[in-house]
Amino acid sequence: MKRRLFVSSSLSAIALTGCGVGNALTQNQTVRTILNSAETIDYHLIGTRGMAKEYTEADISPTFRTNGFATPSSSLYIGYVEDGFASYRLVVDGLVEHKRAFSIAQLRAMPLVTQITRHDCVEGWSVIGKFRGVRLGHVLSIVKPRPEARYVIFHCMDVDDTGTPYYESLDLTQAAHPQTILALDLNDKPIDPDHGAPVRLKIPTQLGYKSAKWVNRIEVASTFSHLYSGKGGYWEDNGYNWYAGI
Ligand SMILES: Nc1nc2c(c(=O)[nH]1)N[C@H]1C(S)=C(S)[C@@H](COP(=O)(O)O)O[C@H]1N2
Ligand SMILES: [Mo]
Repeated sequence: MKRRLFVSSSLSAIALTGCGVGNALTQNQTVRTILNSAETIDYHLIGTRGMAKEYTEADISPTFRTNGFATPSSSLYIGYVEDGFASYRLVVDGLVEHKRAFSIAQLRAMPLVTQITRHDCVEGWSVIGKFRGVRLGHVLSIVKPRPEARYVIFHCMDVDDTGTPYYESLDLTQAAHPQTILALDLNDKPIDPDHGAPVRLKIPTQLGYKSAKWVNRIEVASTFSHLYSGKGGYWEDNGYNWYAGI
């Protein structure tokens, strides 16, 4: 908690566009220093093993703000929206015993859990929403990570203004946390395109940039150094910490 408040209050004094498109925040040396110093605080407490607070229906924010890159406009994604995500598949592959490609119907037939939790953006704002979905740990138990697996990498369908895709990663402990879910519903409705339809990660124990939207592939791997700039996530490649526990 200390760490989150420290990060968000320090950052918001400088700029409010931390996770937005085309910002200069991560070029800023002061911001890099703050982010790096924050990394040592409260490491591996709630973010890895503790439970994020769960709220009641009365606490749900009237509107769930959207943030980040624009909703994907690729023909692939438009096609999914047009067919109501009938042709969408969530590929789970990499270092697993059983590679799979799950339809939304298959995901919805799995045991679903509900959480009313707070989403904390590093920019310094929070919203409370009700998420329903399948535990990532359940999906992993189906595909069975191999012994050398250490990370779960989320590949997303959106890109920044240079065409670089958004991606994120968790270690297997964070992935198996009971509140780490592949969310299908937000506030009792299928997640809308702007909030990451049809599948987004929701990990309330970590800062908002970890909760990847528009996920269509989950890669199980022993490392993430082979991807993009090698830091384990889009914002990590731009100076944010890989560990984003609250
Ligand atoms: N694919 C993708 N996921 C993303 C982002 C993004 O730009 N692309 N932005 C992240 C950030 S910084 C935040 S705060 C949340 C915003 O989620 P929301 O739009 O549902 O509020 O999504 C996170 N997941
Ligand atoms: Mo964010």
